[in-house]
Amino acid sequence: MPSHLHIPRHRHVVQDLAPHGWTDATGAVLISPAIGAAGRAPTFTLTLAHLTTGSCLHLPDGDNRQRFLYVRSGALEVNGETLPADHFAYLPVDRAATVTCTTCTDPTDVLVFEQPWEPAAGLTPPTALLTGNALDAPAQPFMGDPHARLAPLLPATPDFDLAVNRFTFDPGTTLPFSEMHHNDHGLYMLAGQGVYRLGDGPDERWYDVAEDDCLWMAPFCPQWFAATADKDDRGPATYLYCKNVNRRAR
Ligand code: UGY
Ligand code: MN
Repeated sequence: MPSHLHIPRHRHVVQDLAPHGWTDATGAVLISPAIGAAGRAPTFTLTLAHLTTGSCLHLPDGDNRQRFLYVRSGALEVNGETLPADHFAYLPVDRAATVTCTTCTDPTDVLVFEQPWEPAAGLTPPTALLTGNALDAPAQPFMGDPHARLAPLLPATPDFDLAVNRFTFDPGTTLPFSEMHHNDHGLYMLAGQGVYRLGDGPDERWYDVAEDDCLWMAPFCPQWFAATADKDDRGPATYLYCKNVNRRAR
């Protein structure tokens, strides 16, 4: 079982998302616990949902998954609030919410991260439904490098066991070292291009990645990224990724 997977756009398989709670929506499940051979199952699911007018996700009270929605294109409504492209919503566990697409004049694609909330002593799950514009989220230089800018989209408080971050690299910028950590990642390329080096030894692969490619990295998967430029100068590379945080390593 490799420590990582590359799921490029041309391999997405679009299916009816009814088993995932949606009405009138199709999409590709890009990462799920089904990956799980050799004890490396991700705890989260990442789906790229394609919505049309009438698509709906109704979450009843008592649903035990938290969800993070990122509008890739088009627009949707969460409890009546319209969220255009690059806006996001955090839907806490155990709270009714309705996601609709009432006027899909443009194709609406939405990335959906789903993860059960992990209890921990002294903590209760976040209760607030959060929305925001990812382009307004404050970005910090990553380990002092102003050419690599990291914007966390969720609060860093210990009640949150899920982080979702938007990471932007100017062409020629790299992660400062090949990371290894106990957290896993689901990663989706939003813009630009680069090379992702994943794994070590016989497991090592170098992937050319560009917009709409997806990667899964298991815990302790060695990972390094370099943003590249091409002759058309496509600008910075930006990816969105999730990370399990604020809990004892499993
Ligand atoms: O948050 C992270 O672990 C991040 N530096 N990893 C990554 O971009 N692959
Ligand atoms: Mn990492």
